[in-house]
Amino acid sequence: MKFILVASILGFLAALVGSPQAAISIDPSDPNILYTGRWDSSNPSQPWSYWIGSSIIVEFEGVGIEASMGAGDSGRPDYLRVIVDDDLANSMKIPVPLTATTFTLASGLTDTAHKIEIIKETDIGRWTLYSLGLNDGDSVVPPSPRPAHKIAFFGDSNLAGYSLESEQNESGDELRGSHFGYAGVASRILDAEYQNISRSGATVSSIHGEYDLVEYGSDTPIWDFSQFPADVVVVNAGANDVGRPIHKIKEDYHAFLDDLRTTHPGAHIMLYNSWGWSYGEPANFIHEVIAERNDSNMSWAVFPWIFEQWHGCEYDHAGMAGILADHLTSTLGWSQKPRDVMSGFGKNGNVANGSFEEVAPFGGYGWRYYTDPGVSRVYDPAGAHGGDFHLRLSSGASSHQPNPASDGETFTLVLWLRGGQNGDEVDVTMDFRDQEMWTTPLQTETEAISLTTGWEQYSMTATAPVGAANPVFHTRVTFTAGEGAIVDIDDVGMSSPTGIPVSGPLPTVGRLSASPNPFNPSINIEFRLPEAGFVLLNVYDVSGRRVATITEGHYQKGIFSKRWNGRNFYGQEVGSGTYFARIEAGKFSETRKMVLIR
Ligand SMILES: [Ca+2]
Repeated sequence: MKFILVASILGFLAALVGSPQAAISIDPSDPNILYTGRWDSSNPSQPWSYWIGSSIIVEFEGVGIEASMGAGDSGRPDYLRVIVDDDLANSMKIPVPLTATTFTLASGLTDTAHKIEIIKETDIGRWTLYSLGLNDGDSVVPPSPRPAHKIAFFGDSNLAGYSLESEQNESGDELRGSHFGYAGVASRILDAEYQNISRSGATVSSIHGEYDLVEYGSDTPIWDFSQFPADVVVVNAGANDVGRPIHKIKEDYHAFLDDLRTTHPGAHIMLYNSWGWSYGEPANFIHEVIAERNDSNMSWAVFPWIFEQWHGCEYDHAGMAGILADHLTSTLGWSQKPRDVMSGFGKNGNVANGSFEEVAPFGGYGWRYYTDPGVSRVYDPAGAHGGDFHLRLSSGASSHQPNPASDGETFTLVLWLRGGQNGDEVDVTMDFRDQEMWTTPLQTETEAISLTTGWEQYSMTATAPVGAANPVFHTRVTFTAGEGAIVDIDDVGMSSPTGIPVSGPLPTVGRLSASPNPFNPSINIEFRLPEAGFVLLNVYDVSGRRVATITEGHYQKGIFSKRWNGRNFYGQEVGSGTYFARIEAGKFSETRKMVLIR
């Protein structure tokens, strides 16, 4: 996979550079070019941008388009992403050399209306646009309306998308990105344009010192906030402050929030931090900072940090984007566009990408580590247990996947396994860990399984400990191939705490029920599945807003029971009133009214 990817990028680049000059040159000041993010246009014919997430969008009638661009004097090439006609999955990331160079961004298109979008992926130097070029007879046309919302992000290396495209925390320039980081993903879900003022190593204080700069390291020019009147401001900084006294970190948050309120008087401002790594994480007390503001247009949210690395890969970012989007939908009523393949890290007890089919467009797979020797995702439509792909581990190699967990919860892992030879062995481990990263698991259970050469289903159940010194924060599933073994793995699912099938005859028709009803404080939701498949069970309020996700994942045929504790996505108790449980499971869907009386 790696070799094919590299070869295709090189082929693309060869086609990009050195193409003939187009006949029509479009000046960057053309009013039909739409600029988003943070730009310096003091010379409108040579606008430049430093911060990531800045982009241009051009719509044109014609068969192709080229651009003259350069990375300026940083000494290293910047990386840009090029998207033609909104085709995200086939977009290309290109390095931009220091001097002005002409790139063919699209060619050989049908002679109709097209759209090109170029996004700055790295914060290495300036991206300067010198000109656009079209073929004779082609023309740029007025742009479509801008997205409905604007979001300004301020953060550190994780938000800057460091090692986004690696599962092993490699932060090479070519592995960074913004558009498939959570700033980009959440903005697309919410129909927003964004700017991403984020930098590696930033603390709350240092990003405060840089938040109004057009270019990192230079006080001139200063950004004019009226050029991007953000509806929402997201601050994701503080991970680099861990270890400092909490009252000092709080002081820094307050100083930053004071200035953000001045520069964004009407915006909803939120702190968004990772809940993990360490007990000194700001996520543990940002709710106190927001409470101290007494500003009804401020909020906070946290996302679980259950991967053991400094930065999230694409799959993790998809999960962070989902939580942020849900928060803004819940807080501001913003609607969401359908989410695509990037559904994020394990949520509600599901094992992200357990069938190994669902691949984020640029290499995030959910399971780590695909790039280790002996670990591969095998494309084999005829041989995979389900779909086109399965995971293969060979002699001693391992892969793992983290998921949220709490004290006393029971998880059942169900998966399909096959050996290269009869008797090949695999160790399947389910462990439970606290919130402190890089520490010994609180509890570890391993089963050694001897395989045959045919696909067979296996299951394993483990219960998280209760009363450990620190509470259980997450669980991790690990597969390790035995010495000399070849192990194929597919269709991995993990039932969340109460998702274990109830005994009894298998149902022949789908059914959803909820009891007791009315309820307080929790309600039992039972669903019967006449066939195996993907299940989505959500709770909505009377205005149709999603309040909580009860479960989301692959289920076998059977009767299942889940409890809703009357809390929303953020663990907050919802008020008395009418709510609806809605299940979608293949052809079966049903809605049940539930009345909460506090
Ligand atoms: Ca599969």
